[in-house]
Amino acid sequence: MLQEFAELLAISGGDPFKVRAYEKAAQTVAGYPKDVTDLDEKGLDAIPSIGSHLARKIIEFLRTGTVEELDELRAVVPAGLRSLLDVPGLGPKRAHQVYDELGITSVGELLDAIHQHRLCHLPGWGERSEENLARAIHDAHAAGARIQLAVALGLAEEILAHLSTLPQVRKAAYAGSLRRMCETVGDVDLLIASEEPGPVMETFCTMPLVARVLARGSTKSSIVTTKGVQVDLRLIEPPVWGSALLYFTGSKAHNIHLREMAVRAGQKLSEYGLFEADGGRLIVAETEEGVYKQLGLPWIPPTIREDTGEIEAALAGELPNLVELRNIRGDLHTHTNLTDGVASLEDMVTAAKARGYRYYAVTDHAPLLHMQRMTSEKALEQRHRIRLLEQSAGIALLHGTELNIQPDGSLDWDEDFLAGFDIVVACVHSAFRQSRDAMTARLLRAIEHPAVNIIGHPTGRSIGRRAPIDADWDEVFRAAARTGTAFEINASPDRLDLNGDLVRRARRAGVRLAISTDAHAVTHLDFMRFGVATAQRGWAESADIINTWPLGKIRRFLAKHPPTHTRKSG
Ligand code: DGT
Ligand code: CA
Ligand code: CA
Repeated sequence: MLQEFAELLAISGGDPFKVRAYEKAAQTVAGYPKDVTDLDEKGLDAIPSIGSHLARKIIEFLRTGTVEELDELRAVVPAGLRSLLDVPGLGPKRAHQVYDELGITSVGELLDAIHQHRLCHLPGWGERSEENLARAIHDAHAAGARIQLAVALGLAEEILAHLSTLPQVRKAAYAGSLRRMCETVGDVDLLIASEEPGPVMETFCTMPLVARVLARGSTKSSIVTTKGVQVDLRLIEPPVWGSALLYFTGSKAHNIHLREMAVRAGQKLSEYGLFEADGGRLIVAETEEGVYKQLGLPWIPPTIREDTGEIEAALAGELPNLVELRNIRGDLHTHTNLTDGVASLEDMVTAAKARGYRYYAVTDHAPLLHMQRMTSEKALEQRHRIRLLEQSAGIALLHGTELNIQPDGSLDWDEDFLAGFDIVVACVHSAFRQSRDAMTARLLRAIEHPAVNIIGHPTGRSIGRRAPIDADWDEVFRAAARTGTAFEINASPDRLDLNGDLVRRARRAGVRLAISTDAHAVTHLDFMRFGVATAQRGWAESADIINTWPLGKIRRFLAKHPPTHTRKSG
């Protein structure tokens, strides 16, 4: 409701401060650790960035299911204009412009206009912005109907929790691309072992969140949820659990490779088990470990089952010892309400401590991101608060900042001021479409800076919305390894940046990595699991990940020895 309010206000040319207030309120409510529907007006008013005016709107919404002022806005803003709000990369201002000046009311008409080069002549546009828009629409389309990992995982866990209450269910798990923790998921694959499948299938097909049943059988059904996600359920007999889980986890390429190995050994592998080719005697089916063992392999973690060398590594006894969530000792990129976070410093630190972290870095935005209104004074004041808080917090606190890498590679603040921070994360937040050469030079300059410890969300991509920046990553990684600059695996589910492939390339170049949530709210600290999964997809081990290290070792790394002092390569 709050988000829609902000969008409709923006698109109808409303007061920018009011737009911002609604956006901020939407973020706050989304990130609020408790259920806001339990709060009264006073309780709502007490939430930071929710004033009494907004509190009344929320109460009205909770009572009546709508807000009068919002209904009026909905009536004022034409439907055609509203449909442009969903166009990736357009934004409310420009949506208003193309609607007003060209009468465009749909994505289709917008694409036609791009094709006919009618946008680039509008005030404030150029060929570049027209191209960028075309690319943004194309990228979003290429991501297609695939759903984000976090959404799929939440849904799978909800359905499995529901079905697991049935007495007929022996074992239940999610499989497919979700179990491999791919960044997006086409459909959710669930597997259940039961001797009595009837009631389980009945419950699955009649859950409240089912919008449509696509296919219903005794062992396999597919449904579409009210949010448009397809979920497949397969029911199997408990004794074939392992081979079925292996088969339905995939990837398809991994399965095919395993099947070829079986064939060469005079065996046959299917979802029902591993069999002797001659006579068809069952060899093993009960567990995944058992099937792998009979194929002469150790168990291979699902996150690396892509047939990109994991089977060869397993045969050679060289599987990576993948980093796990329990290895993580702290978060190195987080925000507070001093800039665009929605929780206080104290609340974030308390939550970090409760997770069992040993250390925690606060890295609010820096002055060049003008809308955040950061100043040197505010940064120093925050540092003072952090030092005081640390005395009683029971967790080591690092005072950091998230810098803006300017188009020429320069940064916020001078070298002396930056030296005062315990940790510095530097990110690209603007000019995403520079040429590869310019972008590479820009990143190299930031990496060479003595204060920069981590390059945050390095490619700047937003899954399904914004394409990654273009840079010579191998050159960039070499510089990072040489200077002791870590690269971030941003764990936010719409970033996952670096992704698995780039993590693997970075590791090969000897780059250290930091898995960070970029939390803007207490609840975002939970994103860490997605970052760890992405690290695993890049074959990362604990030793590669600086926030698995003890505090002393992290501090030495953050001191960033000049290039002449880097350790000898071995
Ligand atoms: P998705 O849904 O597009 O994100 O990707 P997956 O990997 O979940 O693919 P999906 O849902 O079509 O199938 C689930 C798993 O079932 C897949 O990972 C491996 C297995 N599978 C599906 N089709 C085949 C096949 O033709 N051959 C083999 N060996 N396995 C298959
Ligand atoms: Ca799937
Ligand atoms: Ca499927």
